[in-house]
Amino acid sequence: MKKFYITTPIYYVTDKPHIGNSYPTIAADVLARFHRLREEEVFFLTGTDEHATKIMRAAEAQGKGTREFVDDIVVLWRKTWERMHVTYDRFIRTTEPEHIAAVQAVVAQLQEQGDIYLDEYQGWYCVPCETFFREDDLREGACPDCQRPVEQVAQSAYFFRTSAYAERLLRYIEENPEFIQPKTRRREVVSFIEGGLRDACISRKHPGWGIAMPGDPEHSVYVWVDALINYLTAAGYPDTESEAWHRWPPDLQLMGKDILTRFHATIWPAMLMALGLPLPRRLFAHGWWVTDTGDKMSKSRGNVMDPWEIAHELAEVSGATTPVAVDAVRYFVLREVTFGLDGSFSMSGLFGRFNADLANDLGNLLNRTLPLIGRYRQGVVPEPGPGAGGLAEAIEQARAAIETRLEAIDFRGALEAIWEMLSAGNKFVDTREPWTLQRESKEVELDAVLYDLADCLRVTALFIWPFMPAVGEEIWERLGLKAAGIVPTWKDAEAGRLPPGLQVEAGRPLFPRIDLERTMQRLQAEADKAAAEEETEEAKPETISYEQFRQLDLRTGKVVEIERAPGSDKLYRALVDLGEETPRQIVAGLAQDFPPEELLGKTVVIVANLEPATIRGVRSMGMLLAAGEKKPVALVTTDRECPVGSVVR
Ligand code: ME8
Repeated sequence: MKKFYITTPIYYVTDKPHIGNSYPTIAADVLARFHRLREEEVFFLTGTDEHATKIMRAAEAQGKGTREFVDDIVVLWRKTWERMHVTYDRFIRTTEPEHIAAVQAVVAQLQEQGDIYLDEYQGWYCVPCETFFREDDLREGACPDCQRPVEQVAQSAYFFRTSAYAERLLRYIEENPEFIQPKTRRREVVSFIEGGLRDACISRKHPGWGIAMPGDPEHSVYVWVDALINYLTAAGYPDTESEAWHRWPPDLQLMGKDILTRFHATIWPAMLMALGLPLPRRLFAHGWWVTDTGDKMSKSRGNVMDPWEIAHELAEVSGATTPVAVDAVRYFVLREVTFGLDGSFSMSGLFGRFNADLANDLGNLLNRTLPLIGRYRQGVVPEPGPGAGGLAEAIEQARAAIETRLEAIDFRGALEAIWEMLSAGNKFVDTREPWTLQRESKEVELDAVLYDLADCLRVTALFIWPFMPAVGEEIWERLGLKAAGIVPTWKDAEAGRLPPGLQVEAGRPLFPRIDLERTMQRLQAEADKAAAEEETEEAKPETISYEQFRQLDLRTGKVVEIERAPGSDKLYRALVDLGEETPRQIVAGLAQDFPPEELLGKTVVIVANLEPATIRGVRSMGMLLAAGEKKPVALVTTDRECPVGSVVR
């Protein structure tokens, strides 16, 4: 039996799922279901990445223990996948003992063979991205990926010899053009590797949460190395004698384009090469969902949409059942945008497609065919007779296109092929006019037309099943196939396999049309109201959480140089020694309050992680604290000597 091992990224459980991270999960589910329909041995892996520093901090912010925090959130993830009709075979958590053992086995082996070594790390760490950056990677002193402040790291750390695998990796990518997709991403990866791979820092000292480095529990394995190994754990690693191991390597790994180059396409295959294991057959990087305002949706930005709430809203405005609405959301995300490109998510877009594609095209074919069989043939599927097969070509074209499109991970293309068949089906009703055949008592022809339409619905159910499983099943049931004990299989994806004599049932419309104008007006009114409420809320004094406070990096420093900023009588350009390699340049609006000699040599308190800014052409890398809104201001200093760079809490 052909195997199909498919993975999604494992998600950080800082919060519940949103439409963005539901995207690869739904996509993987569609492929898993498709391969199951083809009777392959499918293994669909998803799960949660739990040892991130940001998760520990999110737990702290809520005053919870990290373990308790992740345990609570994981429940929401599993629940959401169940609600979104996701049928994973294994849900892995990186806090599971089995995974911890696998990570330690991998790291120990790499240490033993000299691929991991101990050295000093000097650089930066972006907590939201959980990524190490060297000084020259930074953009204006901030994270080059998310532009947020980075934290300085200077400590002993373990390194993985990624650099030793650069040549082999490039050769592998060249010899296996299918390995990294889409093509544009492959080019990005190649130029990243050609730009020079540095050995990766793969441990953090005392992070307070993580998997201990074998033989050195002061260090934890870097969360990305920990996370990538999940794909091995789920295949039974390190027990390569186990039954589970036969599923190695993954046939397809899906991930967002942000985590391809640095992680899935370099460290990951380099680690596998070092372990002497076969590489995954294919990595496919998809694009981003942004909100209508163009912002990337992400947990740490707080602008996310819950897929279940979206489905609920859709059910409410349309009157469709919740399972059908869930399927419509699945359909929308895969139909709206080519997998691999970015898309903008909006409720109006979802409602528009619901009306156009589901209520009209698919709904029409259903709502016309089944009642006709009810009326003219007492709800019984007629014998096809000699004139049948009028839709065979359209069906065959769709089947072939679905197979090639899904093989190419082109969900949109596959759905377009199905919709072409639906349009052929609707046209068939218009041109063959069953009502005329009935009026003219052309019984044989009418039998053939009704049979073809019912058969086309059966194939439709099969074709859309991976995308919209509840809808597929409902159509199957309405056609009487379920009662007849006929199990859906891809083998039957051709015309003429509908057994005559089945009792069909029209049922109520699956996709009731949405009154778009009224709905959008109501949603706009609700949004306006929420915005107004938010505004009043913003005006109120707020408290901040301990976590928000902790994000401030306040430190003591000594003013070692000070002069007026060029062309300004209010601003100083100060150099402040924070105990870092070089003093920080900071622009301070104190020139009218203090003569320079009063500030020189003073101990001051600095916001050290303030986003850098250019003020009057001078780069400012922090903020100097002073008290009092009105002049004269007072400088914040310490009441006795303390070393520069001391943390202020
Ligand atoms: O990166 N649009 O986890 P993560 C589309 N734990 N896809 C999105 C998205 C958006 N707005 N937001 C998230 C991690 N995703 C690591 C992975 S794997 C060994 C470790 C999707 O929770 C996208 O696929 O930040 C992204 O790669 C994935 O969610 C993981 O996001």
